[in-house]
Amino acid sequence: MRSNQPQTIYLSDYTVPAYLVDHVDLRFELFEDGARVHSTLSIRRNPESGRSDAALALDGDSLSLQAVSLDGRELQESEYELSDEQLVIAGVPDAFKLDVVTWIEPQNNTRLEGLYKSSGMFCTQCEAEGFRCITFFPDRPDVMSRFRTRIEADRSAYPVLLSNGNDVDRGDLEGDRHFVTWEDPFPKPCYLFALVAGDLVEKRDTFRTCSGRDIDLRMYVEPRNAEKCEHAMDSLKRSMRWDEEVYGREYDLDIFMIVAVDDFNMGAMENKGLNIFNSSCVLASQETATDAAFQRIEAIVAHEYFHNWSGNRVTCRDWFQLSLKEGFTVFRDSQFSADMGSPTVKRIEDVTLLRTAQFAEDAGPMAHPVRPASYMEISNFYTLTIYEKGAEVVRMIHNLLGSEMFRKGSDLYFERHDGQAVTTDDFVRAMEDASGRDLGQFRLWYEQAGTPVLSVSDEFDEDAGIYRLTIRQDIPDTPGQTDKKPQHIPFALGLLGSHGESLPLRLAPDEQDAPDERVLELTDSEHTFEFHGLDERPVPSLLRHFSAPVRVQYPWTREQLLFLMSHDPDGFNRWDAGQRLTVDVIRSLVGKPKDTPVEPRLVTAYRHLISDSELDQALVAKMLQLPSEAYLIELSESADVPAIHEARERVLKHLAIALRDELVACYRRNGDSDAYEVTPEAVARRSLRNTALAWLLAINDEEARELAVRQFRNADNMTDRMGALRALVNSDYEDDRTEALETFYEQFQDDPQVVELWFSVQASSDRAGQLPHIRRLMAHPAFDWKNPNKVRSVVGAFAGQNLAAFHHSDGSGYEFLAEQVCRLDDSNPQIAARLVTPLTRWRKFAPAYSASMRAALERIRDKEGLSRDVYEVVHKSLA
Ligand code: 0A1
Ligand code: ZN
Repeated sequence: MRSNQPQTIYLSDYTVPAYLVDHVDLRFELFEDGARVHSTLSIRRNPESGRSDAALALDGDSLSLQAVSLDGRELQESEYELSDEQLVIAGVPDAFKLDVVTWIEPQNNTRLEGLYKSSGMFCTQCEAEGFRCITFFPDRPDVMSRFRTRIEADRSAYPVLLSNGNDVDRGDLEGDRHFVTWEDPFPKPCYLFALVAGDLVEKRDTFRTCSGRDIDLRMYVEPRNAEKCEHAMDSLKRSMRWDEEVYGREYDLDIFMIVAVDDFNMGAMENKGLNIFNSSCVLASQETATDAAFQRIEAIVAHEYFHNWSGNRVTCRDWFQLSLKEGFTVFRDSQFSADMGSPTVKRIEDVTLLRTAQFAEDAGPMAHPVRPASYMEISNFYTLTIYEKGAEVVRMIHNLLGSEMFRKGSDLYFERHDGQAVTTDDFVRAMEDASGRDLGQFRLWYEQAGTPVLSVSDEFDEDAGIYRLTIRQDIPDTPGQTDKKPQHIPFALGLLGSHGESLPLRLAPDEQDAPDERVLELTDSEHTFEFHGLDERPVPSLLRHFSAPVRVQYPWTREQLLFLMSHDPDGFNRWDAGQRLTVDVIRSLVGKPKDTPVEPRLVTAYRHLISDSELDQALVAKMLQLPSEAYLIELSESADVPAIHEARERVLKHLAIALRDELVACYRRNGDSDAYEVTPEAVARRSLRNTALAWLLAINDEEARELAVRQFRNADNMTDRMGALRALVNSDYEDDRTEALETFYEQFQDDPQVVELWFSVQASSDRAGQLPHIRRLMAHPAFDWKNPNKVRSVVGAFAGQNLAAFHHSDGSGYEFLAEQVCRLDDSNPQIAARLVTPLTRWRKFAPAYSASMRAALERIRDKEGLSRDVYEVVHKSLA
């Protein structure tokens, strides 16, 4: 905690480390009132540093230093300098051993960085800068060391003692204590260090690698979760196989471990050989986890596993390069999920997140490039831009090079940089060298923030049979960046004839065998493309598969959108046309009198979707999800949230009334299947029936009420139970809602993950989740300030998903959020800083709202002793 202004760190100030640590020997003595950490570092001067007189500076945070010795000689206090952040020793030899003993208090660590306790077990989180909360160390990713770790603890309370690598020794100690020693043969940065000690059950499996090695797979969970491991274990094996087949990457250690912990700031962490997961991102059973959770778990298990190569074997030189590992790994996990399920649905989900949340980030005060140039607190840079936009940038390279060249590039990258800490530029260079393509201009995607806007116009020259498409790109200003250069943008498109047929895209009059889809490469601020040999004006299908993370502006008519919705051969664009049409209809009703008619063709289009069982049902299930309020806000200049909410509700109710019978039929048609499976077909069926239920309950349909109550009682899986509960919670049937919520809680109160669902279904509901009720939820015995999942499921869900209630015109939602941020800032600054996000968007809202949002930010700014995390977000938002 600091009251003075935090420092800004610049990429341009990067210098290589003055000292390297080849070996780290750790001994942890774990007790109930704290932990003693003995560390022996084999240090040598870095020959590349050129600073032969540099003092040794080790990072440390909240540590109590007990002793320090150099080559066996204990140093006196006068021989080193100790500050809140560093231990500095001047005049050290070229190579030496440093022994340091620190005392820490994991049981009081509420920040959940470094070593802390969660549900009675010890665990660690060292990325990005948590290792310095354990012992003094050059806590930067370009210092890579071999670790040996001995853990000592009470045998009965902590029978399981884990760290990275292989267990090489174990034994008994006095006083019913025991120890286990772990050795990790791979040099790694300290952010990948992990330790776990607890009373955990072990689930085992094996995986035979492509070269025939048997890997011991182990999951460690609390005994009550023993039956919730199967899905993660299966996902792990699928990921291991996939990475061999698609990227040629084999696992390298003999053991791979996964541990589930309840208190965790993020989703999971890729520590070498010992991945630690937030329980909600790894534990699942049919009775307790929704389809969305099953899919999320598969994706996160894969993500963490894939990091073993993209992140661990080849790591980041500095934290500005974070997207080197995160963008690439998100791209890899999204390819994996596409291969495991429906590629179109996966693309729709990724793009929905990107367009709703990343575009908003890129247009807000925290906008930053995929490779940022500066930061105050690195924890604030685990963002949608680094992860999701970073993945889109890698996807564009994949699209520009094609799968084969991309694979050659990734092979070269892993081979060239194995065991190194490198930069995004090294990644791009490997892609260039392998493919022979020049990605010079493409690199701007890493350097320039902001979402490019493509303005598309067209004309048809009937006499010549030429269709001309003009595309202009503009990249908006972002904090600290103006006058941006045009970027290299792959733009996939097709043209459709009036019967929905794909037309050949002839770029020259005499072109033979022209393809019906092309990827145009935009490099200038404006291009005009001519397509020849056309008999009639085509309908353009633009930016197919969302081939670049850009906004496309084109004056679509509703006619064209309806046409694309039913004819575009690109499933993604078919969905996108439906979204654009629905957005257009909703926006045309915002602030209009209640009797303004709703576009009748929308009803026809949705009737077709609901009734035609020949269509791809997974795609239909997605097409029936109306654009979210968050997306509608993102598209607005000066959002009036209650008006947007009302317009969206009007359209939903209008559709539900008009299509009532079709919805009931859809519900019945997609009734229970025999056994619960998480296949795209089965997920689509459940999604369709739950959407039908939600729409029908929105119009207080009596029959649907009965269906919902029955489904709620009889469901054999959480997706259906939750679908019914959500529909009831969002209905006007107050008694049913109350009863269902009570029954649900009684049944699942002992399961934290389900209780989190129970909190969030209420907190995100505009009916149930009004502010007084939110406060009641926070007073509920199951709510826990120290548990980030609980905070997210109540406070986060209210401010992030219950937008009509959060943006109440009296400003009470904003004041409430400011109060919670201030409260959390002392105990968990990372989570506090993330919670601020909805307020940072204040410029997006109509003046009455934005003024009180600003006032709430000012209230946070004025809090005494604000953390660096919250300071950075609040100050940048107010600037
Ligand atoms: N590297 C992890 C995410 C992660 C990042 C930071 C953390 O603490 C500040 C924890 C986890 C991943 O990408 O999965
Ligand atoms: Zn990651």
